[in-house]
Amino acid sequence: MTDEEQYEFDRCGYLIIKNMLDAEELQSLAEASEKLLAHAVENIDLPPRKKSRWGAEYHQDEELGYHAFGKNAPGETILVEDFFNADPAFDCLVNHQRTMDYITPIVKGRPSINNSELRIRYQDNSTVMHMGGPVGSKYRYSFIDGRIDCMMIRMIYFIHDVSKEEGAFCVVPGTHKSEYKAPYYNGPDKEPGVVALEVKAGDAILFTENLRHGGVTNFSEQTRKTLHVGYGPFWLKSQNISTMDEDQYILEKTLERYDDEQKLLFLSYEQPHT
Ligand SMILES: O=C(O)CCC(=O)C(=O)O
Repeated sequence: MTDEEQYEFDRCGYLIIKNMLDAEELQSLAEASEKLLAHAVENIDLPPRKKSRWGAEYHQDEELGYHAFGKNAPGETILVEDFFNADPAFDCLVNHQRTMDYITPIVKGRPSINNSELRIRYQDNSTVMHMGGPVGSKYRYSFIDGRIDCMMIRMIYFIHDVSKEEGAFCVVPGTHKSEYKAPYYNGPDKEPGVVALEVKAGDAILFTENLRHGGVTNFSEQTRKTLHVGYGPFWLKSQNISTMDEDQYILEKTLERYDDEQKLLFLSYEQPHT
């Protein structure tokens, strides 16, 4: 992270990072996402079910190790959580060097991955605006001891271009520092101050969960597909909706593919001293 990026992240609460993925990563992540989505659409209403502590009921896929929720229909969304279990093609995002160069300066101490989701947004779908202002300690943005000290942060990877009309991710810049909760309930397309962030395939957006954010309406015929990976201090447990505040749902056979540094990103307790 350059000094300029650090300044902008602190000022605005997000960064657009051009060409985060190389051509090979982009192609294999896009192909794996399509395959995973097709599997999830076939299985999403089937047992076994996992009830989230936030209320939603997810399909827990025993074969591929993901949790999926939602509907394949106009106006709807599908979330496929724990995608790392589903396909080794996603392994390149675990301890991804370019990504970690942005994560380590803004999370104090050892970071871990606390969220992984393939987010699918069909035509006419929008994501409600949330967060911003005083959000409590779990998702807070702080500046302590002369450095940025974030709890939950997310990196969104774009596997195709997304314009405003195609349902761009959107933010209200600076609201991670606001002392007030937003007084607006009129949705991402009408809320004052909302900026839709247009990106190209291979770009990424980094943001603090403290920032007010959402997704403007997808007015196009293109289904929006994005990969989201959350980070925070190692002790912050899963922030996937299906397994909220539980240990990360990472299968033994997935961990077996990883080297030690990658495994550490899924360890939510202090390493035993040897
Ligand atoms: O991409 C979107 O539409 C919203 C994403 C979001 O709310 C999140 O990643 O926390």
